[in-house]
Amino acid sequence: MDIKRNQPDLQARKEQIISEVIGKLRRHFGRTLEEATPSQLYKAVAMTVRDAIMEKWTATRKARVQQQKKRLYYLSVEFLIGRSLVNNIINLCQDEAYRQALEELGVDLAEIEQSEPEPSLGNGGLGRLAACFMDSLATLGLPAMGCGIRYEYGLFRQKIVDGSQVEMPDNWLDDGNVWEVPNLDDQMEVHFGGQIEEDWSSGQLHIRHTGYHTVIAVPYDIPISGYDSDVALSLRLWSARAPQQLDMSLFSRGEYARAAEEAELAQTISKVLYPEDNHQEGKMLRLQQHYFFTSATIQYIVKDFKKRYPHMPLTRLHEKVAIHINDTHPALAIPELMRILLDQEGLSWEDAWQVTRNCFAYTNHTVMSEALERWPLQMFRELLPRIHMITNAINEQYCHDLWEIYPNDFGKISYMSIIAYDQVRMANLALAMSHKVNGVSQLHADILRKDLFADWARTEPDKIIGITNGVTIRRWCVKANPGLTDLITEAIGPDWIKDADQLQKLIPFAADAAFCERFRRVKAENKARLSNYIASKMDIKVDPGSLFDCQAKRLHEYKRQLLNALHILYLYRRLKEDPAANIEKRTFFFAAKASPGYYRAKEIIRLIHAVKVLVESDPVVREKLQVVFLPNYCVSLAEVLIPAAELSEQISTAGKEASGTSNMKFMLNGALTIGTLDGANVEMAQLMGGENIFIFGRKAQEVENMLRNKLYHAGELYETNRALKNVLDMLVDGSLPADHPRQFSDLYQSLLFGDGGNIADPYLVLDDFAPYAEAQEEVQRVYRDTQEWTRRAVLNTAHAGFFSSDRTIQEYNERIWHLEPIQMERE
Ligand code: CRA
Repeated sequence: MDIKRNQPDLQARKEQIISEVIGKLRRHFGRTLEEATPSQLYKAVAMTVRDAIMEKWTATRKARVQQQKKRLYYLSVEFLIGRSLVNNIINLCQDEAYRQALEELGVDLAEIEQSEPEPSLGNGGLGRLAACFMDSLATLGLPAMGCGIRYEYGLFRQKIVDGSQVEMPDNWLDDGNVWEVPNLDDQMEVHFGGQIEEDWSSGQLHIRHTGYHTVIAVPYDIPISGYDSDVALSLRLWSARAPQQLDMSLFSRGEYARAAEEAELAQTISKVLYPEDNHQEGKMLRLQQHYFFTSATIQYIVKDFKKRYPHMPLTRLHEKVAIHINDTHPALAIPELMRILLDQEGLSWEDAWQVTRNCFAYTNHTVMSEALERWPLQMFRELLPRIHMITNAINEQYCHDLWEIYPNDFGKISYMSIIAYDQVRMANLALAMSHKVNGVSQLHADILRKDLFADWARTEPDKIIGITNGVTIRRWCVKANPGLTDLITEAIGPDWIKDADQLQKLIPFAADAAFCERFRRVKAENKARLSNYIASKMDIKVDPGSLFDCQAKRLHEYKRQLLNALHILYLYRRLKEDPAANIEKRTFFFAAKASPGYYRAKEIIRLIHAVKVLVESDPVVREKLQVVFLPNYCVSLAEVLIPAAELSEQISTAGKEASGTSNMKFMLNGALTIGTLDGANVEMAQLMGGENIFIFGRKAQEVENMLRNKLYHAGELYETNRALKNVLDMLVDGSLPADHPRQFSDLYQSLLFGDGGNIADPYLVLDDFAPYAEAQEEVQRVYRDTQEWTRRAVLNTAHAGFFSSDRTIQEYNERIWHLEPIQMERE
């Protein structure tokens, strides 16, 4: 990378870095350069980067306070930020200075980067989106703070043992975290349980909350530097601890274990990230986590507002504060703000209601009913008695308002109400109390408006909007793919990194043979890099000359890794029948974690491994096909995998994937997509024209219609499609290597007969099988024409600008938040 902007004195900065790194090693570790371990070197270098960001951080805070601008609080239970060192160097535009300095010191940046513990504080798309948003907010200089939980254990580490997933704890904080700064001044008390008393003795209502447990929320702030920007924002992650680390009265009585117990209990709140993606766990600890971080955040928001604007009444809070909830997990922030406004600040119910609605906006990320959060009323009431009272009152008023609109329509009002059938429905709470609600792609927003949230859309027609997701160009191209970044910059200049629409300037280069040749070479280098990575980490040899076909995402039935696996079995059979069959050499990469309690997802992992072993063991087939399962998919693995991909598998059942974001990363890195018209794939096809993407399968409307009207009968396809029948039979006829006596009968059963009252094959794997196999034929036909493939690959990159999270954030800002950038004085 060679971006020389903002580097007035490269030489001077280089010298400075060298002396700083040596100084940090001496002062912090008592080591010379020669003696330092890779981990100490990593920390020393990271500290020099941190110093540079700290200056921006301080300057940003000062400017924000002076300029008194409205600030966004982005609340999310996950921020999947990944490693920071290299990304921060890039965003500071000091990559060249660091490259030269470290070269002189004999230090390999890529190597010391491996010592950085990776924060895996998210499950998948939702958490990674929040991280991309922080990068874009900082780059655009918008006043914002990200607020979440500082989990001591992030998402489990995945190991594969004998073809099955095994989960290991992710103790990422064991060796400390260079990037965080605890901010003890902003500690908050959060109260759980207890009783509520209404006290009218003074003539006015006073709410008294007694008998509660206190947990202390300690904020740890991580600076997020914008790219080529003087702004650094804060990501504030709250950590739980007990009010007293040890109960001394118990301790002095010799009850040591009990003395430590309360502290332990409090700390469990921020101990571990729940590993479910697109699925709700109705566990008490999870509800505690949600209230813990939302309460601490709202308390801080009100405290900061009062400090910054001492003469402004809280009825004007929304003029200075926007609060965004990333899915419903932080929706308790709504009654929590009401609580503080009512009980502590003395606002009237009407005022508190108005202010709260004006502050909040909500993003929905899924239409899967099992992911919509609902809490058992009794648990909710016991854990959060005051929040329960307020939620109840919100519900009463809301139902009352609905009655005016839909008189006597009990069915509708009950459907839209916040509390019903002994459950608290968080989506209904968020819908009722937000001024804007958005879906994450245009198709997803349409489904919300026409189906899932149709009643709300009728009541407030402008409320539900679609804002298509995006990914940050900095991490997903500049950091992950330096070769492509250099090539693009040489062709069109460096401005595309901040203004991704400029990638369109690449369109004419798709017809430029010399450019395409270099584009191909970059892809070949990235394929070699991935191959080396796999050789060193897994001791597996892959052929970098084969087509690299990738499906990397959480394991979920609707994402249909199963369709991919069945198709490999189909190719296997074709090669067995005819070793000369016209099949292009391919390596199928899978990377996917399954939620530990999601049995069928784990069975699919087991199947992929069985397919892998089957393919490997056949001397004819293995000349053409290879299956690689990359364990422990995480941000840093994605950074190596995605730039190497040639084909991106985005094959979810249409209507189920709200947006997808890996589809965007693959496209940006010049992979062609094979996909259904689902989520943001629809927009990808529209942007570049259907000829540059391999679209197949049922459309969302058709799927919906077939399922609703029970028109789908998977068994008929089994009877009529010979090739499909043969493949399915392999799941149970002993063809596949499996220790298990029943082999893969669960998968077989669920595809053909359904289970527990579910219809057979609810994700239409069999229905889309033939169109998928056909589309895959087309893939290999085009792949053989190297020039045509490259032309299409270049066009993919050229049209990916729309999927920059900078565009997404600008849209949120124009349509929801209305923030103004912080003005920084540039030295
Ligand atoms: N699992 C959707 O399924 C979407 C991301 C981010 C998801 C993806 O299609 O790209 O959100 N939904 O918007 C989700 O987490 C709770 O719902 C996801 O990551």
